[in-house]
Amino acid sequence: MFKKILVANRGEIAMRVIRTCKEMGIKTVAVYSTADKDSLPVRFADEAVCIGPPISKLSYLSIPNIMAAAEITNADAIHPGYGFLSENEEFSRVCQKNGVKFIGALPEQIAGMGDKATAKATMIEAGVPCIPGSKGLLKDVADAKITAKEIKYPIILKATAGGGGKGMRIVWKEEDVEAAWDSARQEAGAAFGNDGIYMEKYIEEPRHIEIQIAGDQYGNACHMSERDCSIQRRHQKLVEETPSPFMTDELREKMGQAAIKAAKAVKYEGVGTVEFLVDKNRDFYFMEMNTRIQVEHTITEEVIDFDLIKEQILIAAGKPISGKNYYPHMHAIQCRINAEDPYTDFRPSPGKITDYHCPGGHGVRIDSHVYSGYTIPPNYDSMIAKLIVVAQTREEAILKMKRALDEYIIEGVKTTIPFHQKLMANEDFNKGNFTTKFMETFDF
Ligand code: MV4
Repeated sequence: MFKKILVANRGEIAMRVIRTCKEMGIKTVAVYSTADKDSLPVRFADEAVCIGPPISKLSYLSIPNIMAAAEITNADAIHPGYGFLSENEEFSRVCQKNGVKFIGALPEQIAGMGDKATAKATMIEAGVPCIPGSKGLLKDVADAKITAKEIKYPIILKATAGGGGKGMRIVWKEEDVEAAWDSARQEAGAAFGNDGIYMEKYIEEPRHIEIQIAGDQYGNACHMSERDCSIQRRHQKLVEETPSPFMTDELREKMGQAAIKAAKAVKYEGVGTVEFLVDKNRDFYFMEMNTRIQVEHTITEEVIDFDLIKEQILIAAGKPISGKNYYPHMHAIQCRINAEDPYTDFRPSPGKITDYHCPGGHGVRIDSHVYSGYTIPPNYDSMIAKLIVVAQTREEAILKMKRALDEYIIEGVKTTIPFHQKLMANEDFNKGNFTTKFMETFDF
């Protein structure tokens, strides 16, 4: 087992990883930018090393600075959390070359899943259902028009280096292909330095349902059921829950088996997520595979009673998994509490938290790094806490979430709490009647 893990991240996920390491008897190293010198991970880790100024490129994204911190502290593994370097092929390779275990995917897996057209080709080969579309990248606009005629409008152009909606264009008729093609290429080239574009049939009003998977170093893989992440705004998830209110036992079995196929196709080691789009007929299609721990891993932990960070560490240390799948025993919901003003286009609201009281009680969990008097720096993402509830049924979970939101006091900055309160009272949300389009029309 590892003796010392360096946590190459900040905020709530750094706290989350440190907590599990403590429980496992593993020493921890926090790294921090000068903006985070007063943060809780710095206080609670066994050691802390400053790795640079507030700007991420010069601290949390600086591979040389992080490797130097690992060297001087003699860390034998690095946990990258989510975001930052968690899906960086070079970082995974540099760790490997320096004999530090990267608690995440191998460089080849990151590269293979990071290029979306390559990932899709791998999944088609493995027999995982994929959305009809171009065979790999489109050559030119003429190729795009021919392909669109075959698969029929509406179609969607996607950047192969994309994800998160960048370089994505929906096209409803042939006369709009050219402009969409030009702007998608331009946007993708500028954002990723890679302007490769592929095409799919556009699925209208899908649900975003993802399957948690785990694979070990011996080729075993299992699934841990689904999370419904359809409540998103501009590709930022706001609420996640499991089980999905749209799920059936039969669909879970089919999607679970497809996700296991996906994991085995890339000999996946560690915990990961296979994202699917699910249409109104409950047909599902592979969208992307995430080779990191995700923000919403918490709700899966609650319904299968399992520490996924511990599992990541054990798998990285060479422990085999049992191979059995995990099914939800409870219902869990997570609300992302962001320092944003939901009434002003979710504009970030950094600054000092002047008063803080967090909810508690049975079935309530908070993953956070903030405290009364803490100043939220403007340099990083605005999520300041994850409020998670777990109960026997969806109805009880919603009631518990309402109660917990009412107890949550955060003064000094604007937060997404009022948005969540209105969502929990919404009739369609209560009926489980929502798709990825929900936020476009939700008036609160
Ligand atoms: C799609 C789609 C409809 N049809 N692909 C959005 C981000 C990127 N990962 C893929 N995305 C989508 N791909 C086809 N063929 C709709 C979306 C999409 C979406 C997906 C999941 C969650 C929220 C979304 C919001 C808008 C569009």
